Amino acid sequence: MTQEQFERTIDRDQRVEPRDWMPDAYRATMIRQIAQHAHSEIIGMQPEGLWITRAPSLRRRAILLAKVQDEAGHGLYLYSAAETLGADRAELTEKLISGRQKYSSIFNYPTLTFADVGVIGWLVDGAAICNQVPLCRSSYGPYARAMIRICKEESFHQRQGYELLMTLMRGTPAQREMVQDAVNRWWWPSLMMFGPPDADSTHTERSMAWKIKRHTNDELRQRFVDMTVPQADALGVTLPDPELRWNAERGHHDFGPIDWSELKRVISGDGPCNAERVAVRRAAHEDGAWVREAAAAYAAKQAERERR
Ligand code: FAQ
Repeated sequence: MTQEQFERTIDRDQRVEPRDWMPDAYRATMIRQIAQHAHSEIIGMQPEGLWITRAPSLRRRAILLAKVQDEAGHGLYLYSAAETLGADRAELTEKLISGRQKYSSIFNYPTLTFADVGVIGWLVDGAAICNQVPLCRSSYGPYARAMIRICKEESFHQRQGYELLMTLMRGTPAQREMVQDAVNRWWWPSLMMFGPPDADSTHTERSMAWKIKRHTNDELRQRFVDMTVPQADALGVTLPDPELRWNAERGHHDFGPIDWSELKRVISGDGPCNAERVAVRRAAHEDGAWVREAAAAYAAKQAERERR
């Protein structure tokens, strides 16, 4: 395959596959996005994982355990997709724990009450779905295919979060207040998940031209707001934005200004939980060294047996 064939593949909306020729910058962009996405899934296990032992019932504990386990699975598919581009998984992990590669800003906020588990399912998984459904049509085959299964599971996660919140909203005034407080804390960070505004987004233009991204950050953010407002009404919570209102002329909701300095601060490592999240990941990696060594020794032994 040549440059010309690559361009034809993109123009015809076909998929680029691992053995195909691709520009170095396309490969680098795909590795960057897939690795950041994989790291987000793995670091994203922590905020909710902290509630597994404190879930209020056996049912809620089993659900949460399954959800957090799903996120681990998503991370693993995504690391495998990055490997098809020639990336080395151990190196990617090294880059994450040394702060050289990013993960989503959203996982640097604390989970203060069990309502946060519901709000993460509703808003964070909701935003993730909104961003990821179009990625099922992303131009890189292994990434687009991984996204199909991931989106199915994320939809399930979103519904479990919403169901948890509906249950709390039918509860006591204190439980309803707990939900509102969680919504107040997670709303703006959820909008920031979609990335900087289009005017400040370094990669959007190129990634759109290569059909890696199908919509801009602002388009998806708007779609998420429009999708979420009726859900908030049905739930009986108030989204913490006095400027949020339907604009009939645009056919969309207008919303207030986002504090982009907060996103920059959190991305650059200075969010409420960045140090803790990376420290936990680093400790898990170091504590797991013996497992990797044992698995490698076993695989070598098996290979040796097969050779004989
Ligand atoms: N946080 O030029 P752009 C989940 C970085 S969902 C941190 O706009 P791009 C599921 C960006 O990387 C969360 N960094 O970049 C779950 C770039 O940095 P670089 C993960 C951010 O790539 C739910 C720079 O700013 N989802 O895990 C953020 O075109 C519940 C300039 O930005 C994905 O990763 C941010 N919010 O667009 C798990 C989806 N925003 O590399 C557990 C796939 C931007 O130049 C529990 N990724 N940056 O140093 C994407 O769609 C895109 O990469 C965007 C950013 C939209 C995130």
